[in-house]
Amino acid sequence: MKYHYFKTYTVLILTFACLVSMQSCKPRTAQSAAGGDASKSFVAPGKYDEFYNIVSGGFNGQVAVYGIPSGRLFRIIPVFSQSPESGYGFSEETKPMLNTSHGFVPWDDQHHIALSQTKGEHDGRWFFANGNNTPRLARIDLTTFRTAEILEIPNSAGNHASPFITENSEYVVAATRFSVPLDDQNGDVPINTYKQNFKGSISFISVNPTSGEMNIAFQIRTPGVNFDLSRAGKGKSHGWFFFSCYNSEKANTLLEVNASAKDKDFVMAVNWKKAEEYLSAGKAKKQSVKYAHNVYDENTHSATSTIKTEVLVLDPADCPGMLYLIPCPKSPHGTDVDPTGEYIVASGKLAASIPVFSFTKLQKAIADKAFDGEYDGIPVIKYEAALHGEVVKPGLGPLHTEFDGLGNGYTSMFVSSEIVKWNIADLKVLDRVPTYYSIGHLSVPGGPTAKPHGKYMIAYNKITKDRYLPTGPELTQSAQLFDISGEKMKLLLDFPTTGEPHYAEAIPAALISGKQRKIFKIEENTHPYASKGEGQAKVERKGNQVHVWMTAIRSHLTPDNLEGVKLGDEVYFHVTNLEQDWDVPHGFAIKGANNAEILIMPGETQTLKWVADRVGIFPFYCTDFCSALHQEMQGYLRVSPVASNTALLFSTGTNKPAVSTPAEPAAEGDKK
Ligand code: RUQ
Ligand code: CUA
Repeated sequence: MKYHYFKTYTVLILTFACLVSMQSCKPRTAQSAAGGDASKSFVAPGKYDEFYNIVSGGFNGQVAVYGIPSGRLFRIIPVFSQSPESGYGFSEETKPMLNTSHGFVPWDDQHHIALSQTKGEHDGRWFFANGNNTPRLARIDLTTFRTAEILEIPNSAGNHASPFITENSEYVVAATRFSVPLDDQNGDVPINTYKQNFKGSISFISVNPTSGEMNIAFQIRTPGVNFDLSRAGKGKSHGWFFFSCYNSEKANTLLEVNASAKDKDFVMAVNWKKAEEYLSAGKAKKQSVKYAHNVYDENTHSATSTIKTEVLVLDPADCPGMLYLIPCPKSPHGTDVDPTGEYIVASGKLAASIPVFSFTKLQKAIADKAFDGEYDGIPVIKYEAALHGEVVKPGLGPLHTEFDGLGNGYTSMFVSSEIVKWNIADLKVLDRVPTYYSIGHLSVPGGPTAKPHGKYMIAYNKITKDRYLPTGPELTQSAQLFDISGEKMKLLLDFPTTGEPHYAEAIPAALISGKQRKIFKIEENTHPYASKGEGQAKVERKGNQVHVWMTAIRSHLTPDNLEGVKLGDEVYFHVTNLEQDWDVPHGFAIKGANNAEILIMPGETQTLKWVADRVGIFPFYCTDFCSALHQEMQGYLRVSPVASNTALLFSTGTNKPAVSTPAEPAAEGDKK
């Protein structure tokens, strides 16, 4: 996004935009940004932050957790990318989490997150995260800060308008950025048959209110536009969803120009309660597809991946009253709904104003059939009929809007690098503050809920030239914290981020911190290779597989001497951490491993697969500094030639008789 926007937009738009708006485009210097009020963001050593800030990682595929107001980084949660730090995606148990219909996909581009809600407010149970590239949706458990589930989205490409959530977490949505030929059709078509063959798709994913488990309830087939972002209605607009769409031109090449041809694109209003009615009336058609559903089980400490083969699809042609299009100036990006649910703010990246639509007016326009024709059979509402009004000359390149619950909107301006505060009722601009630089998303604690907590606003910036010590060709992205408790926004703090931040949410720490999972109970561990005490540690050979039931406790591994492994054997170290204390993980690593370490939480079992690639002695050890004698937490594995008769022996603390096998002529397979 960084390069894309910067190159394209600066050239194409900056000049044009400077003309249409009275905004100054001159770059601000770091100088003018000095003077953050450090005392307001200072959290004394030993004191806790007031909010958790859950921040998307962009192309690192992970999610980061910071404290607000300090900006301190607490954790990077592995979601769509393998993490050598924890072994996520490397251990045998977590590999299935990254399975897809394309096989193992160990990376994604993570843009947006959505915290679960009950009655329009944060409930602190889970958050959802989208994978943009190979369309996926993840659920992360806020008691463990671990990825609990990943669902692949069929008929989709570029899962960007996701994961937006309804006010009781009934649904999380996933709308395709790229329209594509449907999965059950022959996609081997000329690309310039886009208009005939390419379709859009919106998935409604239900969330089990108890377990959180996700399921694709239904999809809606749409015209071949590009979906960008979305928000659910709330309060009076509960039951509706709003999606920004660009490329209503249905261009398939040089979108930079060809998808900006028309004056207006659309906000698609989806009546999902109506969709539910059509679904129960049997209007949905079954389509055969292929997608993975991966679930992590905290008792077996293992993920399973199931390939599913069917999805229910609603065709708008069979479902009148389900979809409407609201014209929206030039390539809308963010579509945000205010806390009351009455106002829908659509930010046209190339537009000189921000249109704000009224849900009440939209309903009236539908009742009055105030339509401006149709687009692919979907009624287009008259722009003026749904419009509450426009924020005039707000700045350049509006992207996203958050709310403070006091009747104000805060819109990020990518091109003019600023945040603009405006009043929702009269649409007057109240304040503006520069960001350093090129802000994408912004976040107010509780901003997308019915009851924002306000107080702070965090800007997530793409460019930080001259703000930090340089680090070679690539400079860090960053977040900036503002105090919004007064009339004027005040910069408090800059902090660099890991990955490229897109959307983020902040939630009061009190909703989460008290319900943290501290350990996994060893007696509840049903992993098939668990050893629930050192007495259960053992080694077994099955063909060329050697399974090691290993335990870890301060400060030794059992077994720590292992002989009888032969060249080419696949060794599975199933390590159970016997600790039952908070924050005492043990790690496990062995020389030459082609994957990573594994980090095992108290009471958990995790498995590292390792292949003996040469004859010799291989040390292994605990990687996490767990005690004063952590460095002693180590062992040896002996690998013998294929034809040797070294017996399978394992021990800790007792030496087996030193039997040295007479040297044998190396067998063919031993020469490596
Ligand atoms: S989109 S700025 Cu996914 Cu706005 Cu990031
Ligand atoms: Cu266990 Cu270090």
